[in-house]
Amino acid sequence: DYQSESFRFFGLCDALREARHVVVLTGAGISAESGVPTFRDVMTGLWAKYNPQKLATPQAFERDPKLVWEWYAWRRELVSKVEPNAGHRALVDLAQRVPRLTLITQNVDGLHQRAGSQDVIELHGNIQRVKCAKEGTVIERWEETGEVPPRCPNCGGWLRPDVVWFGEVLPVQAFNDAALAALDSNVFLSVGTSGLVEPAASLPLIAVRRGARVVLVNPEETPLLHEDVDFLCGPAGVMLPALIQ
Ligand code: BJW
Repeated sequence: DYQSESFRFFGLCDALREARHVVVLTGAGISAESGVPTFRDVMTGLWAKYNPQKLATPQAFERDPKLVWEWYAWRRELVSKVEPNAGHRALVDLAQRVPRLTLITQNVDGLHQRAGSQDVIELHGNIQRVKCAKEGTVIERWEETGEVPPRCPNCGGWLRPDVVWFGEVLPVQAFNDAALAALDSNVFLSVGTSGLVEPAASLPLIAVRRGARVVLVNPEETPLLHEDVDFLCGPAGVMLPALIQ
């Protein structure tokens, strides 16, 4: 009922106040209120007939590099036009109120950094960066020769977004830092993620096993929800500001 829910909520406010190390894992849901479609949302408009889970793969890029490049170009453009929201901003404030905060994101949109968060751990790369599909080197500048995708200026291979596709290994340093933070956390917030994609989905479970207070902030239940996890049911842009005030 409402009362016991709010008591748990207040207990959580205390836990945040007393925490030595707060860890936050975010997913596409935190950017939804900025107007960025989530992964498992049904896409509208131009891209409605494509399944994001099929486009975000090395196989899709091998089969149709132009299609995949154009999908990312569309998203890059979309992301550059939107603004961080109250959820992103609440995490900037929270970082100033606790002794230590580690922010881990699965998002490639850079909105946490634009909101003012520092030292963000990006598990799945960043959509604004481009790398050579052949050599893996990050490319800062390339010629627009009209070819789509553009070619690597060093080796002539295709360029691709510097993001992590299904079947690819996460950046090692980023994942190690994230796992160490989860092990060390007293409070762990999982915000706006379906919790379906590994290895990110295991991070809150590492924290549960270490006895941290683990809280799911989401408008709907996800597989993470079990007896040792608290549930703040609602959009991140409402729940996070309420939690830290
Ligand atoms: C709101 C809201 C609001 C709405 N407020 N919330 C173990 C078991 C089984 C499979 C595997 C396994 N280990 C590895 C795998 C394979 C695979 C995997 O996990 N598959 C599963 C799908 C089964 N993992 C990998 O391949 C990973 N690599 C790897 O493990 O390498 C080693 C290895 C290789 C091969 C075999 C075995 C091991 C790589 C995963 C890379 C994921 N990449 C993507 C694309 C990034 C680039 C891009 O953006 O295009 O990352 S996929 C996509 O999913 C993206 C996201 O970061 C990620 C997670 O999605 P997210 O953020 O949770 O979004 P949604 O849309 O799913 O959910 C949104 C949520 O928000 C919902 O719950 C809403 O309710 C909520 N919401 N509005 C708050 N206002």
